[in-house]
Order: sequence, then structure tokens, then C-alpha cells
Amino acid sequence: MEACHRRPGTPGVGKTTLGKELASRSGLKYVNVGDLAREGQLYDGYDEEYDCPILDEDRVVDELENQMSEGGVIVDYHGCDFFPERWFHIVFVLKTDNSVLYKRLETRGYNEKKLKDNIQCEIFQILYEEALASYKEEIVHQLPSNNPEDLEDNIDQILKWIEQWVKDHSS
Ligand code: DAT
Repeated sequence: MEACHRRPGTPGVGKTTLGKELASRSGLKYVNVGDLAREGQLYDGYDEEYDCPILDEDRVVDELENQMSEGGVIVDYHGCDFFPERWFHIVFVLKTDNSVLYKRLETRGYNEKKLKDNIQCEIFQILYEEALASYKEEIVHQLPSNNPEDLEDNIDQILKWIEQWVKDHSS
């Protein structure tokens, strides 16, 4: 299970889809940490078992610091325990039913081992617990992400939250 934390693979719950759509509708910036790491080669070694590079978390944080201090950024990643707590006003963890998730990952060409590990990761809700352990409970929200209706609902809800946040913080 430990590898779930370290592996920079994406579990396919819809983070990128939601993040990009939100950014386009809200005008906020969107950062995909996986892409950022790939572009800057922000890696620290290679995980042979999972056949993927290991994220250099410190360098990722350094790379994002200026942008995050300015604010207005949607950060897309499957883990969150290495980001400074002060960076985030709200944290969303997407949840997809296992049967739906399995089909999505199969479509991506994941092999049997990768499929099993990702599904296990989902079952144990590791990432949700990680979020709860890393941020104040009241800012961590779990959202369903099974179908296009869920996506629309999530976008609507989050846009409302952003609008309210801006109102509350403009004086
Ligand atoms: P992630 O960034 O978490 O890896 P993604 O945004 O790339 O996930 O989405 C994985 C696939 O699932 C992609 O083909 C789009 C699809 N998808 C995302 N959200 C969905 C939703 N709410 N309903 C149906 N399909 C969805």
C-alpha cells in the first residue's frame, strides 16, 4: 500500500477532467503536478517494482511555491501530504466505484498488477485518509465521480464555493 503514496501514476477518478473544466469556467489557474514533474524531471530515483519514476516532493514544492503564494490555483495530484498546509483553502478527494474505475483503467491499458494496486488503493480510501491527516477535517471533501452527472454536480458545487469564498474575502 505504501507504493500508492509514492507512485506518480493517476488512478483515473477524474481529477484532470474536473480540474481543467473548473479552471476554464472559474478563471483559476490549473496545475497538474504529474505533468510538472515530467517537464522539469523532478524525480528522485526510479521505482523498479512499479516501473515508474519517484517524485522528488521537495523540488515540486519549491517549483510551485511562488505560484501558490499568489493564490488562485487548482492543484491536481493523487496525493497531498507533502504540500504545505497553508497552500490550500479546500481539498477534494474524488471517489469512483470500483467497477467503474476498473473499466476506466483497463481502457488506459494498465496491466493486471497496476490495475489491482490502484483498485486496492481506492478500496482502502488511502488518499482520503491522507487528506484528512494532512488538512483540517472541515476543508476536506469527498466527491462522487462515477458519471457525467457527478462531474456536472461537482463543478456546480465547487464554482458556488469559489464564488462565496471570493465574496467573503473581498473587502
Ligand atoms: P485522473 O486525472 O484522476 O487520472 P481523468 O480526468 O484523466 O482522471 O479521467 C479518467 C477517464 O475517466 C477519462 O477518460 C475521463 C473519464 N472521466 C472522468 N470523470 C468522469 C466522470 N465523472 N464520468 C465519466 N467519465 C469520467
